[in-house]
Amino acid sequence: MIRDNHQGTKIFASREDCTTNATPEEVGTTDQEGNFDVTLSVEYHCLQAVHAGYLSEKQNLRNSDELSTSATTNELGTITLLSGDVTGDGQIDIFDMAKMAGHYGESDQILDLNISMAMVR
Ligand SMILES: [Ca+2]
Repeated sequence: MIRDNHQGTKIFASREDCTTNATPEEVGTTDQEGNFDVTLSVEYHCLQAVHAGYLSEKQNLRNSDELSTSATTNELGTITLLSGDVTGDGQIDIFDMAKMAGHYGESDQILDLNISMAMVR
């Protein structure tokens, strides 16, 4: 089953390039289709998408010269978050599998990666 509700992914922005460990500011949340709108000044250089149970992703904003300064909207493209990081340590490994196996048959929202809320028995 493929996840079809993309609501609730938090969007963070930082003034530093994505290669740095700058502390980002939360600037928005995705809607059911995964879309979001934020208003940022040209000082911001990096967007990060974060959702519990998924690997977060960062995307550098294009050079401000490439973004339209006259338009009110700029399309940033699509970011796909990989599911499976249920421990929240930034990687998917045996520890995530062990945690999911330990909760097999339960209805934990973070461990139910496809949001089916189906009870597996
Ligand atoms: Ca993990």
